[in-house]
Amino acid sequence: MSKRFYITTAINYVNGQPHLGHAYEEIVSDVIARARRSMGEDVFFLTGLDEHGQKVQQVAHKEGKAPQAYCDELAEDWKGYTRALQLTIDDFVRTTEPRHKTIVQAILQKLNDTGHFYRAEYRGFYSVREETFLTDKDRRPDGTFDPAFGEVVELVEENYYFRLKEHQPWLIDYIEQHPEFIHPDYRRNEVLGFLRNHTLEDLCITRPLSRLNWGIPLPFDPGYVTYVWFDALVNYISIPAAHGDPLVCAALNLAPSTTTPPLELWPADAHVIGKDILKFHAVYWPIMLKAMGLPLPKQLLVHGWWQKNSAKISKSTGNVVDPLAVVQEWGVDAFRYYLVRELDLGPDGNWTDDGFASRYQAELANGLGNLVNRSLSMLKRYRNGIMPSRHDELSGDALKAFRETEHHLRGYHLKAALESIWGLVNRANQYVDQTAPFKLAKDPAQAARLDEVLYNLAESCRILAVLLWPFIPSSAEKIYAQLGLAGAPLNLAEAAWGKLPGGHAIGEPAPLFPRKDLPPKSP
Ligand code: ME8
Repeated sequence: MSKRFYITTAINYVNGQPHLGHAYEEIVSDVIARARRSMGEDVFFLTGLDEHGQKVQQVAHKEGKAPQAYCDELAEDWKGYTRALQLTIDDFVRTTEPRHKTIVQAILQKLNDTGHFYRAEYRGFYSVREETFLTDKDRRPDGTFDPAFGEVVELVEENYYFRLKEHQPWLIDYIEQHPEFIHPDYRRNEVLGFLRNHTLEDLCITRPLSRLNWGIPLPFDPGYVTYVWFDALVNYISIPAAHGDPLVCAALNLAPSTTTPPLELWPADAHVIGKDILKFHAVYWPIMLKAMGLPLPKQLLVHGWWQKNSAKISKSTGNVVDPLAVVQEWGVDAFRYYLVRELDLGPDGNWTDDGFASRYQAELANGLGNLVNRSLSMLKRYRNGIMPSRHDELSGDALKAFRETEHHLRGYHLKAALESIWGLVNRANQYVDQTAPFKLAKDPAQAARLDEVLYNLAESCRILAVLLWPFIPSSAEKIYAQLGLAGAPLNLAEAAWGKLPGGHAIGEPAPLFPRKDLPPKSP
């Protein structure tokens, strides 16, 4: 048994349908998972749903459904969406599953037994309508609370708290000594700035049943359920526990599974998350793990937020991008390509329909699609689809693209990897224009030169399929099939030059990205 490369996404609140932000995070994670597999690693890719808590309970009630029935219905949609985006997930967690709940309870019990929690009274202002405590930040300049909060009462409530203060010094040291822990750098600096300038408040980890009942009951006090973040973060180890992960099982005194061979997953290699939930992952989660006696995840990959037309994505204003609608209209690969090519892991992004359509047209239809289609069509027309013997004119360009792509994939620079790959797409398209095989074909004296050009083009297409597979798997597989190659381009090492032998018969060329009429430009 050897440790797998273990990658996770945030688990999504099941209070609506998936949106662009969710799709981006899932696709980025899938590209990384596929890339690692193509580099020969065993990978475990986990995503899923965060089903407890007030937000979900409220939406369910609004729809007149019991929370579990509501979650069960939506979970089917979300699973369908992982298939539509062609995510190569290895498991799908739902926090209402018994395999998750028992682990949350085991952790609560362990941390309570070892003195990490205490019970205390909290006195504060409470919005009855919003079902939430208010802080001074919620006050208006004149000191009153916004009428949107409805009736505000002073409430005294007993809860359980997790002692955090004692953890602050080691956490600061850890983040300072492990610069790779939070990527990109500026997100690490944000966390360090926060930790150096604030004293951590102890974390309230319960809600009384009288206020919220849609949660995991506290094993040592039936009057409470767990705070939703304490429940949600645990998914990253409850699923390893369900697969018999030895580190997690030992830390929680769980009997190893006897039914299936255990998987070695923890510590996670990458938690992919959005910038809004960084504090939960960079502060609370490491402290929870330390208290449990488990090592920290190796890296948090923190992405920015998408807007549409420079405004917040919001269902209520109708400013949304429906991932499934885009996939239906343009194909899943066009959607995957655009998101990763447009936005690096870190900064915020802006979706525009025009921007999407013009990348599709320029880079996919006229760039990659045109290259593959004309290269293979000419090979079919001029040489009956039979590869001429090897020639190495573009081998240097291909090797450069291969090396750069591998380097960028290892460093999670996915946008840069696509730029390197397009270096080869553009070079090969330019090569067609410079060598003009359609002219060579008219001159029998140029037959040997035409052979050379056709070999270089077809071999470049093969290498592109290998490099592109993590990003746009269906198209990469189509290129392979059109080249008459069996299977899928799953192995990055296959991007070495010269693997298509002379005499090989290719398949049938067909357009990869049909050209579309561009929508009228927005004013
Ligand atoms: O936060 N652009 O769930 P969630 C980019 N359940 N990313 C976005 C985004 C946008 N406009 N909107 C949301 C939760 N996201 C918790 C997580 S993990 C133990 C619990 C990202 O459904 C967001 O940053 O609100 C987060 O990483 C993910 O989508 C799920 O958000």
